[in-house]
Amino acid sequence: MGARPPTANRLGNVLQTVPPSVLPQANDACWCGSGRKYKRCHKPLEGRVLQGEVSPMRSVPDHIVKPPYAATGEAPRWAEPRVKTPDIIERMRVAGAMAAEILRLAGEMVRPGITTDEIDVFVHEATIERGAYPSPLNYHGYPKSVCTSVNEVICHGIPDSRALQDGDIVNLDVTCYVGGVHGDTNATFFVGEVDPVSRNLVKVTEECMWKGIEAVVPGRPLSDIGRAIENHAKAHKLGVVRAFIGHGIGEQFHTDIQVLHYYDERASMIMRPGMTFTVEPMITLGSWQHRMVFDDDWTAVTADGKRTAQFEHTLLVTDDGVDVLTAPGAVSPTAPWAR
Ligand code: EYL
Ligand code: CO
Ligand code: CO
Repeated sequence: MGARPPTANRLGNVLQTVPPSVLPQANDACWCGSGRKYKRCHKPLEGRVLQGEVSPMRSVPDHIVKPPYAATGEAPRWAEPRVKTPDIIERMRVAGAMAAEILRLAGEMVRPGITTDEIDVFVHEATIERGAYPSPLNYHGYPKSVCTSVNEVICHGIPDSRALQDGDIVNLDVTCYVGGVHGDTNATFFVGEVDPVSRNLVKVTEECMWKGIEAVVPGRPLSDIGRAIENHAKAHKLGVVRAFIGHGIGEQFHTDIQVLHYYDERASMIMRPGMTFTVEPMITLGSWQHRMVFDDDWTAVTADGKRTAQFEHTLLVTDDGVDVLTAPGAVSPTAPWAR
């Protein structure tokens, strides 16, 4: 990674993005220009995933139908019916199957030496080839077409020039907008040979997602999902990230339905046939606390630097259970029907 010019963050501070070769003492000002003490700023990141350079935003051809935020970076929110029409559901199946296919193909590219930017180029082109818009692109200003979250990065990692290294774990989060609706799915992949503790983290995280999905039952409260996930994580002495949650999805990337991945009695909304939302637990080897210390204002990392994994599907509540709209071709070795 070469030296880069300083960039401005959302608060307008000028920030240095590359650490100097001689680091400050704990109580000295951080090298990054944030004005904070080093120990309260970048010191906790010593030995962690370093960010590379982010390439310019890619364009999407005129013939692709774009969501409202594509031009502005601002997502207007409107009251979208929670129970979807059969027509919307059919379109969400198409978007979901497409996202699942692209996620599987992107996962097949994961190997030591490939950069997350190369994965982004693939996802961007594959999405457009299929006549869809890559939903993350410019959503609240997000600069890329896929999220690539490595090791202790919880979610929303931005693809950049960093090459994946043997032993890393990487989550790829793919969302397609096509037919006026979104399909959202993610999975965590191994880069080369991964240590047994990380492998177990990834396995249990996928199990947590399926426990959550199996708790999707019409007439039951959404809190059943979080309870199932938290119980399974706790049984394996793993943490559940609280800061990021599953969400309603449809014509908007995010609607008002909130899907907690831990138990909270206030999650009392009753699941009804026709509702669509994601289940996307983030599970950690240590603390569930998160922090946003990278200067990009996007990337969430674990507070203690320990690794974290995630899996996600877009779901439909049916008359007697659940349909996984992102299942066809999905990466799901521990799915109930595959056991
Ligand atoms: C964009 C917006 C902060 C995504 C998801 C991309 C990232 C950080 C603000 C949720 C929320 C993907 O795929 C998602 N959930 O599964 N924001 C998202 N962004 C972004
Ligand atoms: Co996602
Ligand atoms: Co999502």
